[in-house]
Amino acid sequence: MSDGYATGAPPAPGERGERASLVQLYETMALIRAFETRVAALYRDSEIPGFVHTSLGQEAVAAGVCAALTGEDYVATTHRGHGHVLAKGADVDGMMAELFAKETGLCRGKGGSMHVADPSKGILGANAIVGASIPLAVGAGLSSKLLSQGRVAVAFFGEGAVNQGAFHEAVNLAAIWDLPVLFVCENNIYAEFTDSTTMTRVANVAQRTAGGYGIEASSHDGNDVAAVHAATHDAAERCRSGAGPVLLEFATYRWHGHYEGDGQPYKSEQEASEWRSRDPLEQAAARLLADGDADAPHLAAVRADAATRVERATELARAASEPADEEAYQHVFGN
Ligand SMILES: Cc1ncc(C[n+]2csc(CCOP(=O)(O)OP(=O)(O)O)c2C)c(N)n1
Ligand SMILES: [Mg+2]
Repeated sequence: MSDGYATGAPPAPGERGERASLVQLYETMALIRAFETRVAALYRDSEIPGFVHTSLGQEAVAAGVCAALTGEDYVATTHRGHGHVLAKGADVDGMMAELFAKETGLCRGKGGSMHVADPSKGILGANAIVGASIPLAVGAGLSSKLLSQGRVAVAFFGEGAVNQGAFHEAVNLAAIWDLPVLFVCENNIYAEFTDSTTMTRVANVAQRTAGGYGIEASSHDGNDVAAVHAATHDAAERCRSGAGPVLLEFATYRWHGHYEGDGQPYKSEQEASEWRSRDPLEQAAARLLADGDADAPHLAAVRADAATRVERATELARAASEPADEEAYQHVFGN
């Protein structure tokens, strides 16, 4: 077997040039799957306040992209960002406590699912404003370039965000200034309850961006974690070499509704079941077994370990205190 990490531990963001093994990528996907499956149930049971958007079914993008980044690289994400944040190395206990709005949360309970951040890991934050991750990452990329830091800034966003003005302004600036920014579009076909192909004449995001802004852009299978990782690895190297930004479009599918509780009447059963049969974890497992790089008990242990970690995080979050009232005025407006 070729796994270099302890079972269930998320792969630490790799050193430059180093590729993660498929077992490592599987471990990260298993952690995200376990975390969000638990979160969906906790939200249904009213244990988690606010709104929750899961990325179940899209785990390969988070795992494959973040494993190609260093600990110092930046990521800015969306309302559907749990997977990206976990894959970039956020503490699972702190993440769960944040969703519970407890004082032990990564942002002391002030951020929640849609505003969780951890600057110490390069996680600039989730974001409830569609498209807002994009100029944030471009700003981070500009700082990296001006300070000659060699850090890459990743903007995660959905295909719906490509119709926002912010996308076009930010991509154009990154292009003319050759910024080290990786634009990662998770094309899961839907923006809220609407088929995104009805919102544009050019549904292929890579084609639209390459033609419109003259940057390197390509489309890939977003449910194939090895393909996601390889494409991101090459793109990150290109960014670091000073050749300018790259856009990667990953075709994928969200299994659950836009938010937890959305019954998805706008999707056909056939479409949903076709995509379910392309489960990114099962596909990776099949390849690992076929290549002899892992056996079934090992993969079962990876999934069990992820579930145990998430269960522990849940118990800790339940037991943690609510933030004190005075906390509302701390760590905001510069104080
Ligand atoms: C500026 C802005 N407009 C509208 C919304 C409401 N809204 C939240 S998510 C969403 C759709 C996003 O679709 P996409 O970018 O494809 O991401 P996905 O939910 O598919 O991951 C919309 C319209 C918002 N949060 N912000
Ligand atoms: Mg979408």
